[in-house]
Amino acid sequence: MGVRMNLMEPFETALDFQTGVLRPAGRIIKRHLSDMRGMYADANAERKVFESEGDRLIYEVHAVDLPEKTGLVLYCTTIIHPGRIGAEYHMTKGHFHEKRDRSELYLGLAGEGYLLLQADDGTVRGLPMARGTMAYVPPLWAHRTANTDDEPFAFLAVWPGDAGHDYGTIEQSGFAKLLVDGEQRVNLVDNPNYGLITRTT
Ligand code: M6P
Ligand code: ZN
Repeated sequence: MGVRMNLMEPFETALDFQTGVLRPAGRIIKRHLSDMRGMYADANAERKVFESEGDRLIYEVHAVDLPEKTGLVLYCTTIIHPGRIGAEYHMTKGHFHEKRDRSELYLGLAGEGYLLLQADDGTVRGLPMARGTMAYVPPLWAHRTANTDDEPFAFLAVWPGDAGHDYGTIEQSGFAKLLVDGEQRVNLVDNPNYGLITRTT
């Protein structure tokens, strides 16, 4: 169990810029491949990972434990471990905000990655992220991050307390583009499963 902060008292958190770890530890969420079934385009590659190594840890969220309340600022770090499922880089589930008009700010801490953004009409934008990159997630855009390097990719996220996470839309339809390893290093390619129900459990 992590430490729950008192929202009416000043407090400080120590952020390790190399690892993205926050102290004191708040809520830590570990997302494994089984938490993302059907989200990677290559179902065979996903199955092979399960068969050869079991349930791989893909990413961790280290959140300062504060209530999701209007007027509060929430923050957490995300650490995406390096690796691919098929050609697709390890990534987060991705979400819209329940309150769609809420925005968010990311700050790259360590490693290299990409922020993938998707509007309601399927328009996709990709922003490369590295240490020191501040990436703005506008209202109305779904967002997902991926680790495009061989080291852990860590970033800090800050967002309004009442934004909420809507995972359902992405679980149903996916992103229109995939981030895959290619000759030019990072490629953004069409997702053959976009718009289909991709989640199997
Ligand atoms: C960022 C923020 C968090 C989010 C996390 C993991 O740190 O956007 O709100 O929880 O990434 O992404 P997801 O929730 O989509 O798995
Ligand atoms: Zn968000």
